[in-house]
Amino acid sequence: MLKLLGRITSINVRKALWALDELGVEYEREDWGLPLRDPKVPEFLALNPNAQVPVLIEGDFVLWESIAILGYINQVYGNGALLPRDSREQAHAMQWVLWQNNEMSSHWGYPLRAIIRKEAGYDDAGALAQNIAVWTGKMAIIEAHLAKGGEFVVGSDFSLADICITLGLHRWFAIPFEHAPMPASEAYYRRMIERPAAAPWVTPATP
Ligand SMILES: N[C@@H](CCC(=O)N[C@@H](CS)C(=O)NCC(=O)O)C(=O)O
Repeated sequence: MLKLLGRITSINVRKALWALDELGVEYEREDWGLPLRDPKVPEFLALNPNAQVPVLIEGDFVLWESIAILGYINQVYGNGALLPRDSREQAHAMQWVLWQNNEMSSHWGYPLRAIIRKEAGYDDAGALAQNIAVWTGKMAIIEAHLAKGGEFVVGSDFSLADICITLGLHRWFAIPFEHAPMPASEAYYRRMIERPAAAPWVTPATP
């Protein structure tokens, strides 16, 4: 059976889990990643030399990098259903998938560690404010896009872009600090988390 390695507190793991649930795929999940299970051990490094989750295992096939995993799940288990067929729409969906991974996520680490995980070394109020300011700037980009009124991030169907953006928005709304108002993002987020496959992956326990 398909196996996914990774702790559910990881947004990158939850992307894959939501995609699998969206397609009704059966899988097993094994907790890996700190603080639950250290991936810097030979057994895990043999699967992913980056010591990071998620890792997908299908028989003797091993795959890491969450976006590659999403692409594989979509192709093999969804027959492409989680990306638009139209080339330009598909490119736009991938644009937002990559943007979430590379840009939207670039400054939420400090607030997450300071406010939720309360990790040592994350107690600098200035650094916190600075990271929140940059994150808010990224949020303004998706807010402006969603304010145009589309039901989904791209086109007329749910796609991988909705999974990635909704999980990114979940992190924003689930971490308590004084948020700049993002009404279009909030309305979109509320709609998306109504999806049955989303529910387990957007809980307060997994910001
Ligand atoms: N580019 C990678 C990033 C993966 C990543 O940063 N994973 C984090 C969790 S979100 C991780 O494994 N951290 C180490 C740990 O959990 O021990 C991907 O998209 O899969």
